[in-house]
Amino acid sequence: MRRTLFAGAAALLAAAGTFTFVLTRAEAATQTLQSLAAANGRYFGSATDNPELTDTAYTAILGGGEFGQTTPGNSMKWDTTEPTRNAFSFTKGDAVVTFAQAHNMKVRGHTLLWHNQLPGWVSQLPATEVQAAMENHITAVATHFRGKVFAWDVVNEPFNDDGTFRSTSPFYAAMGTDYIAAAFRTARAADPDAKLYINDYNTDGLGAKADAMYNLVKTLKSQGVPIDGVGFQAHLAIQYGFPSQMQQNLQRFADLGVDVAITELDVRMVLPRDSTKDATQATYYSNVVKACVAVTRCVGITIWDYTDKYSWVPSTFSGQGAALPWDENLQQKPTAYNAIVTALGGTVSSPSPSVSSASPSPSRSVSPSPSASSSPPPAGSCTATYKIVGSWPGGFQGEVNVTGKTGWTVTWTFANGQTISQLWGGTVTQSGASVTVKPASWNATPPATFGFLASWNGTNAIPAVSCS
Ligand code: G2I
Repeated sequence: MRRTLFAGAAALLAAAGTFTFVLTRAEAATQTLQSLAAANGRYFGSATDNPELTDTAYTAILGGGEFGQTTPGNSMKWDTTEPTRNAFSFTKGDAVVTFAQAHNMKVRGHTLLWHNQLPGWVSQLPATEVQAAMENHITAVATHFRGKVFAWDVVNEPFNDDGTFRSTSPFYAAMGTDYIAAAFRTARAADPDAKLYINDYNTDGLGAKADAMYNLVKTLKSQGVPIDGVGFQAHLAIQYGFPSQMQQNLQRFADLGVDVAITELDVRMVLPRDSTKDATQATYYSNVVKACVAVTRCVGITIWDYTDKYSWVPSTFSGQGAALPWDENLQQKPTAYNAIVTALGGTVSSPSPSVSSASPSPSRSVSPSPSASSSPPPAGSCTATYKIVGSWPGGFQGEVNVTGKTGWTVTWTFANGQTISQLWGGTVTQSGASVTVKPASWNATPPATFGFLASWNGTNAIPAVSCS
């Protein structure tokens, strides 16, 4: 797949005889977040929810090839599937499965057991009846969706932020930590083929809560409890900083012998959006995707819906939002989207804005990076390769690949009055024609890539680039 894509891109480059090219619409249609993720042996998915499935502009994108996986945001939860004791309703969950199957998307089941979105009758059960009700629920739901979901979030959010167990869970209150092993064993019996996950938030980076999850998974494994994976929700916010050492954190879980997955990714900000916040958000998306790609047992990435139109964020965090790679008008945000593409190993080529306003939002086209042709730099030095990956009247997108030493600085001088408006993967200073770029903290060690948007007029020469 990668070879085919590369050959196509190389042929286009050769035909164009220049670094500036725009892939054809047909080529663009085959290159998506999912196809790039698949080339890395992973899936790229989006959550969805039943009310949105009537929005045809929305479903056209959801099922249009960008995503190879979906997670129902609400419709497999307890309050929907068993609102009254032992009276089950799968209509909404089935609708998501039907959509997914019709659009070549696999489904993560979410979630069999959670302290939230429980019907009132569960909380009112006497402690002596909780285990039977819990096992009955898990058995019925997992049996119904057997063969239709490839994975289940069996237990969702068992921890408080300080790493103690959530005592507000009626399951914990009735059974202590034993509820977790019992839930996994019941799920395995009902659906032996599904991958069984535990899933939480604020466990993405190293910290007390991640340590608690790590110790729990280690214990469950040592007890022979059938757990296959750990989900990292990754509900991030640019004002709180990027989780500490996410890749290392994912890796230590993988080393316990479980799969890991990014299950609910979004990156919110304090509104209003601006180009600086968008650029920071893009680095967060890039970081998460790179962390997953770097960990062999990280099986895939799911964003928690793909568009701000249907994000859970604004109604939960007042004054915050803009968390997803598509805006509330279902338009891709070039910064966030392209950062994901690049982190998945693709490069980005933007169609002309005048084309996109004249026709209904053509897919942004992507192609894998051409391989570096230069030999590696001597130890202690670095090299940088500049290319224009997309160009339209008045604007272009550039990308620079850096190899060599950690802690690089890339400089160049524009010859034709170009001005950078946004840059991701580093921090930029432009003084007149002189540009200096230093890496974002996570991007200091090559191979590193940064990208930017800039203006141009008349001529857009490729500058000589220095790395030191
Ligand atoms: O809160 C974000 C996610 C955190 N991890 C577990 C996920 O299951 C959770 O998803 C969200 C859904 O995306 C929201 O859509 O879970 C929320 C509930 O905790 C969902 O919100 C609820 C609203 O609070 C309800 O008022 C509404 O009736 O969605 C319900 C169905 O639309």
